Amino acid sequence: ISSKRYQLISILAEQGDNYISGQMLSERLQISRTAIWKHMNELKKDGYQFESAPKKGYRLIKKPDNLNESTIKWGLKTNWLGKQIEFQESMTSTQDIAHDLARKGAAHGTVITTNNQLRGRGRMDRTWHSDNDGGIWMSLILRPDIPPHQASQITLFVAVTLVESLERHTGLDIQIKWPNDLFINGKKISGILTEMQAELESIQYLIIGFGINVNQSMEQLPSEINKRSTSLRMESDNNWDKLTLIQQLLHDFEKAYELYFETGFEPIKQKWLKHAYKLHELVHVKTFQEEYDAEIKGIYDDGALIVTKRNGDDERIYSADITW
Ligand code: BT5
Repeated sequence: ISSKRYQLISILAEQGDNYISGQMLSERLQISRTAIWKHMNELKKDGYQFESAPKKGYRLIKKPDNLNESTIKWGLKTNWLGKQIEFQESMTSTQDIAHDLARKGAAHGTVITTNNQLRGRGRMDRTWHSDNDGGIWMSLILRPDIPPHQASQITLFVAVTLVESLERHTGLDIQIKWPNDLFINGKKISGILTEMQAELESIQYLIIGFGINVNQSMEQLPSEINKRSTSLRMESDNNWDKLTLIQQLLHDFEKAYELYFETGFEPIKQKWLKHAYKLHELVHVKTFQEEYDAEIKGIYDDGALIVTKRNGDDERIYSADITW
């Protein structure tokens, strides 16, 4: 979408119910009135509706509620996150597209999203079921100036940020299961996948992927997972507007990201512990090397999970599956 078309939507949006004249639009956008009229026709195809009145000009009376680049940008209150948006109705995996764009130099804050993924993936090449438009499937390209070992803090940061944003806007109670799952009432609602391209000392880019089940019914989740997973709709009996949720998430994410770089990890850690699922409870830990039962004690500054084993020893875990 051309930046003029995006500016046109923003200007009309700013006016609210007021009309703005074609002359004024043409001055502000530095394009002819014919060009404006052409942009409006294109926008109508996207579902925008305009009203025009003689001598008064134009006003916007309806924005589409379907997802696409312009509907996400319209009304998005961020400074850098989502200035570039890659949207397609369907993608293999937003992670793959994000890696591709990042390699080609895509800016910090680029957002990749789709209505359904054909090959959505979790950690270690596990399948992430997302071949339906009931969820939010999104990847963010970030270029933080941090050493690679700090990246695991970012996964925890993302979990905390998603929880707080979703709780604020849906009123639901959400827990975090280390390292990257969000749970409601004991069922998985969201998963986060952090991938990075790094040298020894510095990160070239991070790709933060997350999937959130939003409007799926129980039947729309595959039978292998539907006893262990849920959606915002199933937990709230409400059909959620994905577009609004995405805009709120991006806004909250940008704010939280800036705060993290100002205040460091400690506040994130406290918030993480507040939402930690099964904190101080006995769980089963399965790492590459071994399996044992242990109690969840907390997290360490480098993102590790701290558990207390039966013999009283504390262990730091960097990669494992936790079950119970
Ligand atoms: C995750 O992996 O939970 C990270 C998922 C990240 C998905 C996003 S969507 C946008 C971006 N593009 C991608 O291709 N991926 C990211 P993990 O912890 O490995 O959990 C995977 C497991 O979660 C699977 O083995 C299933 O048991 C379960 N699962 C799969 N799909 C699910 C769904 N829609 N809802 C709940 N659980 C699901």
